[in-house]
Amino acid sequence: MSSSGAEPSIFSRIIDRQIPATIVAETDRLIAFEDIAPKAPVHVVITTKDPQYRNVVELAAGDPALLADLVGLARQIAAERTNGQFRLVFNTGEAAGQTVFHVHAHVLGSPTASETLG
Ligand code: DGP
Repeated sequence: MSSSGAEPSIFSRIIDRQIPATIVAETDRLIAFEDIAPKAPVHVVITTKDPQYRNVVELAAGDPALLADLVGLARQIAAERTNGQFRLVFNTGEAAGQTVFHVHAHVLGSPTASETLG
């Protein structure tokens, strides 16, 4: 359930395997999967299994250790899939482009050395 008691987020449905996704990593508290609409050659979403935090500001305040774990998982995924340089994006708020209000990070990068990201 979301914090408002409304319908589970689309990410909770992925976590519960109610809808398919290409899952690339999973821990006891985090899950990472390929974005359905990639904005870069590598575009992975990392989200918390607990849906209580709507954005990174709430997560940082409520569970900073989990935020650190999320960043560590992003580093690991980037090491496996990119040239080692990557963007880690937390859209925060509707006007900033956030569409899913279940905290998540975008890992954006390229597997090749030459490609630059806009
Ligand atoms: P944001 O705009 O920051 O809230 O990012 C939400 C991202 O979630 C967006 O890039 C698209 C992705 N997304 C939305 N629905 C699905 C889905 O059903 N499956 C997958 N794999 N990704 C999704």
